Amino acid sequence: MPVAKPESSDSRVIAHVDMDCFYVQVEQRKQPQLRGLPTAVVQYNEWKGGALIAVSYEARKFGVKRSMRGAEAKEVCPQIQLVQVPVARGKADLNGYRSAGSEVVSILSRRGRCERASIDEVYLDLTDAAETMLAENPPQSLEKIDEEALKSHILGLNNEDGSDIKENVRNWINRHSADHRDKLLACGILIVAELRMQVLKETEFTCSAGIAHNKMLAKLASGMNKPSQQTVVPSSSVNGLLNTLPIRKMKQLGGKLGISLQTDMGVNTVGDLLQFPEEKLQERYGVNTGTWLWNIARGISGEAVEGRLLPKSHGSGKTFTGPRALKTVPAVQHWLNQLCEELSERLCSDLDQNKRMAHTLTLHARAYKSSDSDSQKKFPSKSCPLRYGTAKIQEDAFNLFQAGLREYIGFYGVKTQGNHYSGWGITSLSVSASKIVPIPSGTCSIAKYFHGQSTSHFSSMQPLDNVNGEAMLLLPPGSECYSEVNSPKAEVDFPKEESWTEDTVPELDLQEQKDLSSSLSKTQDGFTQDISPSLLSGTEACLEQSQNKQESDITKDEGQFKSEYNKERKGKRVKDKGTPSILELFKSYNPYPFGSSFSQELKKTAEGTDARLTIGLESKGHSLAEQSEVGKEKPMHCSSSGYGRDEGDGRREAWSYSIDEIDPSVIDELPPEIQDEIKAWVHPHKWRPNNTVRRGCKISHYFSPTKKS
Ligand code: DCP
Repeated sequence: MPVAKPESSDSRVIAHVDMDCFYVQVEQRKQPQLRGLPTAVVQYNEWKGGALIAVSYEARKFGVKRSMRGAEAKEVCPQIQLVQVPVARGKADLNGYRSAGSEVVSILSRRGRCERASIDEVYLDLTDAAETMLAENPPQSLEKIDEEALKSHILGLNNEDGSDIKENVRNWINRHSADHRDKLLACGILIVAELRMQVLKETEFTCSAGIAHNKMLAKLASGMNKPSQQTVVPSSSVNGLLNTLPIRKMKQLGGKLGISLQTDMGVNTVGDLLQFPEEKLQERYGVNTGTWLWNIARGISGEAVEGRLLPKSHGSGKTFTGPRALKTVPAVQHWLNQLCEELSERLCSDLDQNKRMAHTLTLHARAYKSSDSDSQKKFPSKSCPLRYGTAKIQEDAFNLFQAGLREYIGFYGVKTQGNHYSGWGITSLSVSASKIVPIPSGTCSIAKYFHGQSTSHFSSMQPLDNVNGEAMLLLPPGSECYSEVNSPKAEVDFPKEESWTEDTVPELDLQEQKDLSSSLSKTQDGFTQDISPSLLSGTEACLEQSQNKQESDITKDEGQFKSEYNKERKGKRVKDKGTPSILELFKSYNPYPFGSSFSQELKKTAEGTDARLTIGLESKGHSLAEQSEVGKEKPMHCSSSGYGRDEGDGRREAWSYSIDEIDPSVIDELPPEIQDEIKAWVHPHKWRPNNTVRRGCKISHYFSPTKKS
């Protein structure tokens, strides 16, 4: 439900910049001979020449529309140039478009706070730049105004027949009598025109823009005059703009709320809303939404431009329409693996280039059941903490899928379908990584520390038991938490796929493309600055991948590694005074009320044996060690008098260490009590754990799976 935010200031200058037929422009830049020709970008498939996803303005003149198939476009415009979207891993490869979008963002962000809203859309807060211009070089004193600015469309400006439109715009910009808000908008016109020209010069792309006092109005305006034009909404024109605007065209009103306004309240245009007092709207839709509706009817919106140049999430998806629907689990797994591989690559480059890590992995699917009265039931989206490394992402995504499928078709359905086609089909699959936060300084060195560990060890670990917390927050009502994924698997014995044809045709719809590529995740505000140890374990693989250092790291003798690491660490201590120690990192970034994968991954090998010491004990019946490949060896459970902790309710949770996989340098940084404990495991004859250890200072408490700090 939309939430009303008070307008911070009604004198802001906000621009919404939207690229023109973006994918076409990207392809035309690659093939300049296509410039000026009717062109469309198509996601090719054998059915009627594939789906059009971007259409040039020249082609639009012939009646070519995005909803058409390639063959239909050829019918209405025989000379149309159809360019296929690049394909990788059997699906659309949008990387080229993404980086083209980034080029634009880097230019637009030069004049003010910039929010990348989708693959080809940006919001800019130009208030400061406009105020500065107004103070230093006010538009009313300008003799020469750039041609591009003069081509602006100013809503409400009276362009009578025969009048010189550019002259009218010049007069509007130069007006001495204008109020402060209009003067600011006049500055906005000049700034945005300049920025757009700069984008054209540096990238060869044209774009259109809306300029207004808030995001909502700027967005509405940017699409009004395309391509390569800009539209301005002075406050005096807001009512005129909104009065006749169909209600469902408004952001957030395209769905159920918009339908309810139409059917229950008889509201067809935004202007129709004006008749309702705020209380009435609140009564019907709740306080927040009611106020939001009352505000938008008046063009009021307090939504701030977030300073965000990088996408809020990463995603990879594919649709499988009609006969291409996936009907077996192996088919789903095959595609999930492709999607996860792409996602993992993007996460690695984000980590590498931007030093950011994602924390939540989500699987979405669309499905149908052919023989069920409940065929409208949605496939539940599932989330879990994200572990870095392609294999881990693939494994987790597949587990999420299976959990979703169990819920979707029901346990009974799963058990009884056996080897037969079970009457379900997946028509779209996507994986996304969200809750992306910058890694605080110093974390890279921690990631480096993990270089000494074998990747396979980590990749074999099962997902965490800590999923209930943050993941649950992301789950839509009715979703289950990931812990269920780790419960005994339902007896799903899916048949090998019979009629599965390799479909290399990516078919993402606009929303998916836009969502997946950049800003789909609207629920992930308010990130916490936590670093998951599980993430750290996978960043090793990621760093190796992105820095191409794998070979040297793996072949490095462990002793050599440790001494090198120690040397480096000592040097670093002197150099980077601000770098937090591992201890601080775990203190600050181990907020797992439900456990720690790091703790799972520390397995004790006491005195050269492979026996595993399992400590801290509570779980829903499944030790993580049992679930993991490395955990096939029988865990050696410690009694509660040693390092274990028995919960009154008898539940156990396994937590294993392998001391020889802990770098000694890290041990030094742990609290003395914990060092004692570790030393006691390593040299049980020489060391006795300090029985007077303060409560809360045992390592089992420190990394306690149930610690609620
Ligand atoms: N896109 C897609 N699938 C869709 C719709 C769009 O992959 N169903 C991609 C191709 C577009 C890009 O997203 O070029 C941006 O979408 P827009 O809606 O902004 O449309 P365009 O930029 O193509 O055209 P316009 O100039 O009308 O904004």
